Amino acid sequence: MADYRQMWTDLGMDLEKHDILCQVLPDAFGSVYLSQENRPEGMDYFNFVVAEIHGVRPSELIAHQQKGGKVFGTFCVYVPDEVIFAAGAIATGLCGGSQFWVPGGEKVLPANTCPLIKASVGARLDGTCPFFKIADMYIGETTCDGKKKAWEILNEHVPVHVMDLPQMKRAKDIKAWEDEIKILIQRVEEQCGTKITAASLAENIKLINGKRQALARLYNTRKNSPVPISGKDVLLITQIAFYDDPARFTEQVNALCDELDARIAKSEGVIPADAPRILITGTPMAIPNWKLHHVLESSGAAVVVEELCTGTRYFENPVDESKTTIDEQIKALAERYMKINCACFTPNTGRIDDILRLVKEYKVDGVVDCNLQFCGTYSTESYLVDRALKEAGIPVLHIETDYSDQDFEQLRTRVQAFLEMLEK
Ligand code: BJ8
Repeated sequence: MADYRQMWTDLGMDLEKHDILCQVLPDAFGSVYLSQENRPEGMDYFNFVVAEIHGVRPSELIAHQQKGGKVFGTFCVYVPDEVIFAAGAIATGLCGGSQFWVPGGEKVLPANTCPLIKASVGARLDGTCPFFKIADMYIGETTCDGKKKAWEILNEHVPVHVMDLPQMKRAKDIKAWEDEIKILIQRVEEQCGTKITAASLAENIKLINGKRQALARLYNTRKNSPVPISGKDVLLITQIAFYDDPARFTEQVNALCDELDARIAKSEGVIPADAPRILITGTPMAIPNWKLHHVLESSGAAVVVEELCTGTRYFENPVDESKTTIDEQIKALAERYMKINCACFTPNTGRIDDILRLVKEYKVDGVVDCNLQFCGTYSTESYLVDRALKEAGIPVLHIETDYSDQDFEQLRTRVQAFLEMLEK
């Protein structure tokens, strides 16, 4: 990585602690990613983005702030990025995916809190992530209890605007989300000193839809056998989608897809065509959480699709672009975002329907339902996921894990036994 020490010092980061992270990340990335054979050339861009993760994009965000722009940090796929970009600001995903940040979170949170929340709070309190330091405001949401309480702690360090997400999907709930988007617009406008217009919102609905389309195109390539790209690589790209510049990201994903189309035409793949095809469902995998994909693919499986927030939940369903007034656009945004199926909703049958649909579309042999420890909603929903898959005759493996590597070998043993069963 180039030298960004002055920038990190100016941000008030803990450089000594941060150096430890900078030392371990390249090794982890090298062993999980760079060891793969026959990776598409289009991955070079994404490798670069990860190699410079705490440098290149943070310096772009700072340059934006120096020109008077604002940066908003987000933690959930229900937060409409379109609104933030329409105000001339930048949205960047902040969810922490590394064990490195967990002890920092445990200083203020109960140990039996989900690692995603502990890592996110720890990254801010320890001062070891530039993105957390740069953001002028965080946008939280009321999805789960742990997050709700974490906002109160984080709000002591940086302003947090919390969106009240309804947890049912009746017409009045969709209307309530529309109202929450209106409140977000006001708050973002105040913070930025700009006005969101129908024209700026239309432009940014297109921008984010473009990103969604590119990701949908990428995921579609994985319906082929052999798969032209590994699941690991697609996971990485999806994780990068949360913080990269949207226009540049879209261009890079489309360029990669051109290369993958050429591979498909030649029946060229990265994983043998007879490898078991796996769908992963469950809680999100924030960067740099690559554990499960690594265990699966280094054990001979092909991860072909993720029903995750770092997966199909992030990009399916574009926002209707035909609306011309702000009110109509907000309604279209609310309708699109309320189609996401998070386990914090009751009922959440749409998620089961999605899993069963994706199993067919991607010709899946087995499902791995993987949840982060202490996530009550997803682990409870596992019962319904399991029943639906069994009724459909699809083998399923349930995993509960955290960000540490302690269970790596145990996971490998369970995954290998599952894959052997699929091969029979
Ligand atoms: S839409 S999954 S990104 S809330 S933080 S719920 S893992 S205990 S992240 Fe999420 Fe939005 Fe839903 Fe997706 Fe569980 Fe942890 Fe809570 Fe979590």
